[in-house]
Amino acid sequence: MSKLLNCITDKQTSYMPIWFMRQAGRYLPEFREIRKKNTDFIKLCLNERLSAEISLQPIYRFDIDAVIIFSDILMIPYGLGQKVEFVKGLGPILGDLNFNVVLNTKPDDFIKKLSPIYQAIKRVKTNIKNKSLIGFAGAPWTLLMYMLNKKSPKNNFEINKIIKNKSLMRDLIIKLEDIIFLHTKEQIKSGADIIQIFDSWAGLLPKDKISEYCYIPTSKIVKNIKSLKTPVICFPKGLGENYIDFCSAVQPSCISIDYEVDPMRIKDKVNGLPIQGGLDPKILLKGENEIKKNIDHYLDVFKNYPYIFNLGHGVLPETKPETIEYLIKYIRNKNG
Ligand code: 1CP
Repeated sequence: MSKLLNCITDKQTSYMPIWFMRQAGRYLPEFREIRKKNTDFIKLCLNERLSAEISLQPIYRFDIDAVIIFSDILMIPYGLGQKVEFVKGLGPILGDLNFNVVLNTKPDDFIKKLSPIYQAIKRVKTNIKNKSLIGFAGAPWTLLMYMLNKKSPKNNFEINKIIKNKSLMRDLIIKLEDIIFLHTKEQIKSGADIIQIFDSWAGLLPKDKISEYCYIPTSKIVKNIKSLKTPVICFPKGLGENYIDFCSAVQPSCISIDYEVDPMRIKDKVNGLPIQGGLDPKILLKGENEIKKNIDHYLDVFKNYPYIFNLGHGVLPETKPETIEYLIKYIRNKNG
């Protein structure tokens, strides 16, 4: 069994698995080289040969335990017929949402449109032996947010503008629950042995909307994926105090924490649920002593606990690959 499954399914603690969110991406010169020649990001995600190659890049460099497939959460809106573009300096820009097109997209057409992603997973699978292969999707709320806001909410975001039409929201959420499950099921059929659900913008939800937009739809998807005997890691970024409620409402197989979550506190409150991540990615831009001190904190808190080492969000583009290498060696020397 792979090291991540040992940790998540069997709750083994003798070895601490390591991987990184956004490990296949912009901080790697070999990725930038490919990206330079492939200016259309969606096309790159649908190039099964290149996306398999990019997924494998980090394992050629680092002694990590998992491969995450190179793709994007916004491939779902794309598969549902919404225009998605990645503009340099601006991030993703989506076209107007045509509700009829989205709600009437047939599962078979969706799968056909995204089939290069599943083919890429098959290719990657034949190239890895005892490493885990992580498939992923965005959670309904984060996808809904991008589909309606049509760009990153980083600069300004007004939730009431987004969710004003209640009955439409309900229809969209139901469609997304079905399509996210379909997309993850295809990834599992193609060789993914773990699924991660990214709810990167869960933190935008006011407390009285979290259950409706985050817990309830996510728990349905988690239940469906678990019924396929595949573990699910959830990353509801920005939930703060509500991380603990999330775990009891959604029942993921593993919870990925962000850098604002106190690792000690969550460990004490989740009844032995496997935990992943936490370290602030900005720490990796600092000096060696600062890096060591912060890693030690997570290693101390999670000693003898089923814990997967990862960050509290994705690797930043400014991170030096040498720092990642250093971090892995440091943990391996301490934790076998
Ligand atoms: O070269 C470039 O400009 C593209 C940069 C890039 C990359 C490498 C984007 C654009 N997406 C990706 C790949 C990606 N995205 C992966 C690949 C596998 C890996 O992790 O190595 C994954 C898992 C994602 C997931 C993703 N995309 C999330 C969830 C995780 C997170 O970071 O919170 C989100 C929110 C997105 C949307 C997205 N795609 C790209 C950008 C710049 C963004 C964020 C935009 C924003 O700020 O709203």
